Amino acid sequence: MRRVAAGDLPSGAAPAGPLTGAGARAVYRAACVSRALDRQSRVMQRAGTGFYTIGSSGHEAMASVALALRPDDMALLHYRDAAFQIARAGQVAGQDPVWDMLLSFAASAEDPISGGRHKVLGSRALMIPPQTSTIASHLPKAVGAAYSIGLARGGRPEHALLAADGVVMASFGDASLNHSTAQGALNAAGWAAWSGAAMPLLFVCEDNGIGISTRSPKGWVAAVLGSRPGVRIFSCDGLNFYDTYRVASEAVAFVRRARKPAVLHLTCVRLYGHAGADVPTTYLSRAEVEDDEAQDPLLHMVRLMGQAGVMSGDAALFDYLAVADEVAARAAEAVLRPRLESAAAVMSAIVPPARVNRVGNGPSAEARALCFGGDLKAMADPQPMSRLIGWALTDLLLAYPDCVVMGEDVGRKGGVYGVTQKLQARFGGRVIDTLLDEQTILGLAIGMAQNGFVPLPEIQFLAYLHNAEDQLRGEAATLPFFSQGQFANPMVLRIAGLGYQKGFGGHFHNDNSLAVLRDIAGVIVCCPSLGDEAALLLRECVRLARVEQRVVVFVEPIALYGARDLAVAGDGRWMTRYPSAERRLGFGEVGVSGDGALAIVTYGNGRYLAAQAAARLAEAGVAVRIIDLRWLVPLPLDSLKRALAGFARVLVVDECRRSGNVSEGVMTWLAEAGFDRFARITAEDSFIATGPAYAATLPSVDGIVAAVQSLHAT
Ligand SMILES: Cc1ncc(C[n+]2csc(CCOP(=O)(O)OP(=O)(O)O)c2C)c(N)n1
Ligand SMILES: [Mg+2]
Repeated sequence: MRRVAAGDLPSGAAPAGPLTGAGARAVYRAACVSRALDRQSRVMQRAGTGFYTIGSSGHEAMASVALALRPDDMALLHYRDAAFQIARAGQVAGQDPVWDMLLSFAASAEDPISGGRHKVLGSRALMIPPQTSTIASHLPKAVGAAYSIGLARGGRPEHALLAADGVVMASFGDASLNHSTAQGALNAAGWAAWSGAAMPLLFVCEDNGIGISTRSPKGWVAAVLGSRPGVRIFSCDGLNFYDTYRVASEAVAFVRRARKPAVLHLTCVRLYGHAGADVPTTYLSRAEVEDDEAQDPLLHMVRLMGQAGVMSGDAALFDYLAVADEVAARAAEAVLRPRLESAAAVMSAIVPPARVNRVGNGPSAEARALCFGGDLKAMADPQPMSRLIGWALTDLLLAYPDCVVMGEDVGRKGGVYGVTQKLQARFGGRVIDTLLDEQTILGLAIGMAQNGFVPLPEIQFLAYLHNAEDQLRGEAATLPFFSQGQFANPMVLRIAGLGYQKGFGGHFHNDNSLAVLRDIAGVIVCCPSLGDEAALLLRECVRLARVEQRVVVFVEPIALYGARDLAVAGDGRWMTRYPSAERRLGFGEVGVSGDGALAIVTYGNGRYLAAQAAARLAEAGVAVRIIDLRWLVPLPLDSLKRALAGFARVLVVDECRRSGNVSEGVMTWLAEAGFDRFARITAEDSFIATGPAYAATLPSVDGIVAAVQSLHAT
């Protein structure tokens, strides 16, 4: 205020380019609002009426980037982009960004994006999905959303959000550029464009030269961004909002016209420290902090508007103060608005709302016959699981044009185990051979789902989920939570996994732990054990995604893909016929077979082993009931309770490791439900060996027989 009043403004290049006077005033107004909100958030935090704060000061030129885009272009924003959101709100009727953001600072249940769950930027009306705090984790899904725009030209999903000529924008900080997730996303965007795919994606790297306390080495960001094959680089001065608008407009025009990815390198400053109570003088010299403050973009704006004859310094100061007053007055009201108060209120957003889908007639019998060809005849015979899953995928892709399959080697090769064979020949671009990066596979799925597709991504082996688990845990699972279901990313993630491949592969191809999937709020995990049920369960999982917008993980036991026999070679008892379209297997329904004095609760390979054990036990005069959980998360407790009615003895067989896996949940529930004669057999807390000891650490038929007998004797 002192410097503007004294006309003491920083020097810099004169205003130039296509920004109009009205545009300049809109950017300046957004910048003043953003700055006032930053300052107000600190006042609120000190008063205990506001909570988490992270500011946008220094990054106000992002308002120019907003004006260079269209308000229906999806924007996945860096946390410092309040000015972007405010400027975009000015392009859409009926918006009140000041009030919305104050409600967010106050963690009010009326905050229109997260309902008081987090201080996030975001708005459904402004096509700004909320982002998590995990830096760069939104970039893989930006690649997916951009890819979906191209694919939708071949068939627009009924729930599509993005325009055919839309652009996706994703912004991030200079330190975040170094994250492997950011590098992966830049690489994937370049790779896809290099391969000829449409990729209308604009990355914006907001380079304030520092990440919390660690400086980016001089020249590093420009060097890295400039060396990305397939990604065109544009650079602008983020202290000069005319320059920002000019270059951003060129970048957006290029991306929209060429449908190729670009990155805008925007240099700026960070004011008021990193976040919350961060005091920059604890790691920067006072002179360094003062140098940044001297380059305050608002001071530059006042200079530039004066030079352009758009607004005088006095008028700019008047507006700045008026906005600050307005923000303070409205904050006093915002802090009085209701907050979330109960677990039920917080949790009401974990599961997104169901949606209504167009009811199609499905493919005609002729179309289906044409698609399946000779496979139709083979359907009359019992088949191993892998074929039945492949056919189920075929039927699902036929029935629902919005379904897409993506993963490593799923297309031309048809998957490592042949499950997706013929799909690419049958469905072309809806079956995508991705590059080798699990974060990209899940990001592709998330972004495509946000634009109305129903993705069926595949992770080649369970062990490799861990390379990308944040995409599932931090991104896909949390989107409804942070947007109150206004955005969702339904999908069915297929993962080949679990143990018992005879001597093949060792640990990484036989990973037997699902622990990482068991505690993600809202995610459903399903695991089939027999072919026809696998087909039915997959249909139900796709229904859960398409209709209920759920994120579902479908874990396919590799060792059972090709299993044909149960007790003796050639008996063919583990093959089944492809189920008719009318048959259904509902969410949470356990499988029950046999009856007897004791129940075995299991899933996956465990069911196969238990069935073998049951045959041997029957010869010894002991009858058992086998209960296949099928649904591992959440545990299907109601249905399990019904299946166990009248059973006093229960053996839990869990092929996963003893610690952290399904048996822990089942054992706990049995204890809480009042059972007193129950035991478990699990895998050891070990990795799996290759060669003859492949099953040494896993439950065995002998072990199950012995455990049943000893439990039976109690
Ligand atoms: C994956 C991850 N690791 C660490 C953090 C903690 N963190 C939050 S912001 C930040 C620095 C980011 O710096 P930069 O990308 O330059 O953005 P800026 O804050 O400077 O705008 C860090 C380390 C995080 N949010 N996510
Ligand atoms: Mg930075």
